[in-house]
Amino acid sequence: MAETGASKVQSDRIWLDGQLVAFGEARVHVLTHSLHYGYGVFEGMRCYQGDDGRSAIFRAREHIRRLFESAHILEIAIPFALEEILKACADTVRVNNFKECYIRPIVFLGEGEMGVAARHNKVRVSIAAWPWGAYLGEEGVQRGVRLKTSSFIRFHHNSLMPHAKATGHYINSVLAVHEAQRGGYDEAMLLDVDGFVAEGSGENLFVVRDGVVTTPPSTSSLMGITRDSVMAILRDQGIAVLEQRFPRDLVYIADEVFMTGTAAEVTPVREVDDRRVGDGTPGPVTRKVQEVFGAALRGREPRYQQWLYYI
Ligand code: PPE
Repeated sequence: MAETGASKVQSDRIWLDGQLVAFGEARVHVLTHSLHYGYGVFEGMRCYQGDDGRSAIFRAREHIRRLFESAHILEIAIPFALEEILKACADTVRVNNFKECYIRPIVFLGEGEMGVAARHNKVRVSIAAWPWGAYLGEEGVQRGVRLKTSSFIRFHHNSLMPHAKATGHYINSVLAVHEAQRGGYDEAMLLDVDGFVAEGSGENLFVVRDGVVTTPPSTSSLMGITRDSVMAILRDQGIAVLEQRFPRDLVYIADEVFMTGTAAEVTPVREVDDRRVGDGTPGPVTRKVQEVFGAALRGREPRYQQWLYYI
């Protein structure tokens, strides 16, 4: 049984450098440059089956656009066009016969030269897909999770770059989530270098107070695509959303707190640093967002139909 936030991975085939290969054949050399230096970029998407039986990748185009932007930030040239990668994601889902799954494209430098400065290694691309259930547990989605402020600070935007979803960035997340889970919590809440709330190890964070929703700006957190979807849903519901910095104690006195991410979807938070949030159960705004988001990704909301990339 995998830990909360982890998933056992199995599928039939994986897309690697332009071809669909058998799961066991999707191997890399131990001298893969990115394995040593964490220099790669990746994405995480989910594919859902709608009520009409058709499967669609949620906001695939935005995710693949971010993959190319992440690569641009790191100066990695992806040897495929955006449309080719999009199609490859759909092919990977289809060939594995998944109706619903998580999809993980990754771009990395292969073997050849070693050393931090190496830059002539082949740029490789892989796309894998596998079924992934509730990221922070089914109970977490229903009842809410427990967060702990991390002793690890979210990296400064001039050390690493938060708008890039880069593999090496995740050492920061791994350290934080391990610490939180070892302490008996579900997830970490990381603060930025100035001590303001940034995000979770793999999720953006929202607080609701007196009917206004606030989320940290994307200066020290990933510009989440679920975050963007949720902000659109809230505004369409007539609920004000602010992108503004706030300290940890605002989270303590919030009426509601929730986290968003592709893997985590919309997960309520019921406790932060051992303090109960609101009455300790998911509040009305969180419930509403979960409901509309859930309907949108299954094609039940005509106004969000453009978010679906049918495979
Ligand atoms: N912040 C971080 C640090 C992050 O990793 C994610 C996604 C988000 C925010 C939300 O972004 P978005 O998915 O675009 O809404 N985390 C991915 C990886 C999780 C993992 O454990 O692997 C994800 O949810 O796919």
